[in-house]
Amino acid sequence: MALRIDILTLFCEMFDAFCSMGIVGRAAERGLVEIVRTNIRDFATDSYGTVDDAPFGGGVGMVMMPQPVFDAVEHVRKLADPPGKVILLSPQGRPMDENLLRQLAGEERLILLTGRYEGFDERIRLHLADIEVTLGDFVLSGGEIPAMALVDGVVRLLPGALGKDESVHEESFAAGLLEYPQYTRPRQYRDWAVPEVLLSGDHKKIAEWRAEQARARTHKRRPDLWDKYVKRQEPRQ
Ligand code: 9D3
Repeated sequence: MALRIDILTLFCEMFDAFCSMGIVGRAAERGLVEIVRTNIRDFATDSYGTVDDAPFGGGVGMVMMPQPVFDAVEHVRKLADPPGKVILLSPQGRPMDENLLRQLAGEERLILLTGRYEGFDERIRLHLADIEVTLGDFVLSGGEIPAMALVDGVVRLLPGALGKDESVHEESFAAGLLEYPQYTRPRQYRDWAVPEVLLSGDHKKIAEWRAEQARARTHKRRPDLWDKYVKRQEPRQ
């Protein structure tokens, strides 16, 4: 059974190329995933298509109203069977990581809710969202790009989504380390030569060099990842 992903958004068109191209597009063609977009504005009840309003208590900006959002979710839930978890993309969410993506890739259905304006009415968060997810601590204009990032990361994990060559590469990151340095032709470009070991043909030495490079790079650039990696290794010794 294909994973069904409903995307509720004010900007369906932003997802056009994303849904039809690359690994996500191919997975959809192969029937591994079905991505259905729904415009929240279709659930506005006035002739202007209003989906936002000023915040009670005052303050800048506008807030996404509960009614169009609840109605949109209830509408898509009638279209297909498992109700699916509602994932709210918001700066207040839990940071997206590979663990979360793995968990979501195991679901039968996901409903992604993306917003514009200053945020969602709190009742959406309290009574509609099952999980709240952020892409990280930086300000974007809306949840559409984070939703694409989530879908992309989840679809890659679906069995059959990646070709053989693509999936081999996943394993090193899954181990919790950054990538080792990679080189292609030519052996010499301007002043810069490819490290000798990679030309040696000694596969054992090459594997050791790559593993050491990956560890050193992770230690230096991402002490947070390095700590997790070390803690994961220790219990196994
Ligand atoms: C006034 C304070 N801002 C919160 C930090 C308001 C605000 C900024 C950006 C409210 C909404 C947005 C729109 N961003 C998202 O919807 C969003 C987001 C992001 O901005 N960064 C990282 N991940 C995400 S997921 C959704």
